This record gives sequence, C-alpha cells and structure tokens, in this order.
Amino acid sequence: MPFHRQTPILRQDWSLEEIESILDLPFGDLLFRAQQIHRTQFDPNRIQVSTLLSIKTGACPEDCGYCAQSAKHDTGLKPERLLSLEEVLEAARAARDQGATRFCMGAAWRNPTDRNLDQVIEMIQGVHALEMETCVTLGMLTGAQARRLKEAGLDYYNHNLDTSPEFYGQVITTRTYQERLDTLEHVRCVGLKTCSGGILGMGESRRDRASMLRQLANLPAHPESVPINLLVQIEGTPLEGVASLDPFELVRIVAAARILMPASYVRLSAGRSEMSDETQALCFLAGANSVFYGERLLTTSNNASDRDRALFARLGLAFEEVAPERTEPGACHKTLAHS
Ligand code: SAM
Ligand code: DTB
Ligand code: SF4
Repeated sequence: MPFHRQTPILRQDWSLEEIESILDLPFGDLLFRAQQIHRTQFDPNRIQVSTLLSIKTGACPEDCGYCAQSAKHDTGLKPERLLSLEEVLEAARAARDQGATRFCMGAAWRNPTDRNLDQVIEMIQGVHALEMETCVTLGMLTGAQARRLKEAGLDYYNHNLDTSPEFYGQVITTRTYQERLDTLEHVRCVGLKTCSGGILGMGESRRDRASMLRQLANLPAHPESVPINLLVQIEGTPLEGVASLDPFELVRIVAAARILMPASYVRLSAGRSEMSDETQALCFLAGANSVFYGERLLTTSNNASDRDRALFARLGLAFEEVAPERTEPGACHKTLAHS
C-alpha cells in the first residue's frame, strides 16, 4: 500500500514537565502514542541507512569524557592524518554497494581550518558524484564555513548537543553548550540539514535526558535527523565504568524523541552492537527509523552488516531509497549577533 504522509503538527514550545510526563507514561501507552505519530509521517517498514567513516582520527584537543579520540585521555588510539580523497571515495563506493544511501564523514577536530575545509569539500563533491547523500561532522563552524559547505553541495551537518545543558560541564569542559547551539544556528541558517542528538548512559539523570530532548525539540527548527547514541564505553576515558542504562529507558527516550519531533528521522546510533535484537526491535517500534550501517562507527565496531540484514529481514524492514525532500530548508531565527 503506498504511504501517504500527513501534515505534521510541529511544536517548539515543550516544557520540561510535559516531557517528563511523556517519559513517565506506562511503557505500552508510550509506545502506542509514538507508533501512532510515527505512522502519520513515515512508512513504518522502511529504514534509512547511513555509513560512517572517520576521515581524521584522534589527537583531538577537546576533552569530551566519552571519546576515544581526545588527546586528553590515554585510550591507546593511534592518531591518523586526514585520509586522502581516493581512500574516502573507495570507502564510499563500498558503502554504496552495500546499500547505504548516505555517507557520513567524521573528523576529530575542535573546528576545521579553512585549509581542512578545502580538502573536505573535495570529498563531499566526490561522494555526491556517487549519488549518495553527504553528511560531515567536523566540530564547530563559523557562519562563513557553513556557507562554503552548503555551496559545495553538502546535505547534512552533524553536531550533537550530547546531553542536557545542566549535565554538560560534567562531561566536557573545553567548550560550552552555547557554542554547540551557535554552530547549529550557522548550519540551519545557510539551509543545510541538521543532524543533532545526544548520548545516553553517561551517568545523567532522567531529568537530564528530558532536558536534552527539550533543547533539541525547541530549536527554531527540529533537526531533520536526531541520532540517539548509547555510550560506547572506552577504556581510558573518564566515563569508563559508568553504570549501564536500562534498555527500556533507551526505548522510552526514542519514543519521546519521536513524539516531540514527529517529522524527524530518529537514528539508533552508537551502541547497537551491545544491544540485543529485541531491544533494537523495540526501538524501531518506538519510532527509530535510521541506523548506522557498516562494520565500523568511527573508532569502534558496529553491528556486522550481515547481522543487520538478517535482523531487518526478520522484522520486515526494507532499506529506504534516497530520502525524498521532507522539509523546507531550516527556519532561520537568528539569535546570534553576527554569523
Ligand atoms: N569532533 C566532532 C564533534 O565532536 O562534534 C565530530 C566527531 S564526534 C566523534 C561526533 C559524535 O560522536 C559526538 O558528538 C558524540 O555524540 C558521538 N560519540 C563520540 N564518542 C562516543 C562514544 N564513545 N559513545 C557514543 N557516542 C559517541
Ligand atoms: C553520532 O551521533 N554518532 C556517530 C556520528 N554521529 C558521528 C559517532 C559515534 C561514535 C561512536 C564511538 C566511536 O566509534 O568512536
Ligand atoms: Fe574531539 Fe569530537 Fe571526540 Fe569531542 S567528540 S574529543 S570534539 S572528536
């Protein structure tokens, strides 16, 4: 049966109490509500798949407490230079041959230099020529850098809020929450699609999780893509050994993200290789409709592609073709004095 999308009701005025009461719903009621909304916006039996590649690994000056790539933590990771254009295109072709429709390139930078951007732009153009959607995550951007990326044909920029503003300082001290919001504004205001989400299981409270969702859902335009990562614990990072999250809490957060941001893709991101098939299936039922697909994330392993294909087949989920245009380019309500 062909899928007909309804006009979404989008709100950007969620209160923390409203979100907490959504999260407090009986599990069945929460999933039912998320499913109802999901089915007004998406074919429930299709999943969007993106493949990740770390184009520049390690030696990052930031101190993000979860990250294998911070130079401030002794994680044993070997830093690598920026990959060559040919290395990137070879990986993109392989991802395309496996069925991925979007290729996401990540760099361990606080922010790119203009010279870095010249090189990444060649990669974006090369991947675009393979008829894949492009996404990059390069750290903080100026308005002028965001504009250059847009002009180069980039589709998505990933920049996660990662957690609540209240908990942020316990995880990262080398940048502020406001700096994250500023980059998101630059990205939105040049008409790039935004990919922004966070990480669960870092020792944050339920209230922090609600507060992070509130930040995402109350942005001037909902991110087109919302990655929900489960912390991948890395030896040598400050967050190694933190108590693991109840899988039902993960499912609840996915469901709440779906309810708050009905038209956004919700991506079940890092941490899938530690989840059971049943947990992943519950997340898809709760409204997750995108995953990272391919054997590796940035520095850690992802689910094997054949395990993923088998799971999707068991659930009757088909890969989505290149996503149709869903939204008008980012509503730009400038709050910055200059960009
Ligand atoms: N350096 C850029 C930045 O931080 O924006 C881009 C790359 S960074 C690795 C991209 C995102 O990966 C982070 O914002 C975080 O959400 C996620 N991430 C990094 N390490 C992770 C981990 N160990 N577990 C889960 N997510 C992680
Ligand atoms: C996102 O939200 N998660 C991805 C991507 N965006 C860049 C990164 C996950 C990294 C997991 C840990 C690692 O492989 O180093
Ligand atoms: Fe650097 Fe990004 Fe890792 Fe933070 S998350 S240490 S900014 S690579």
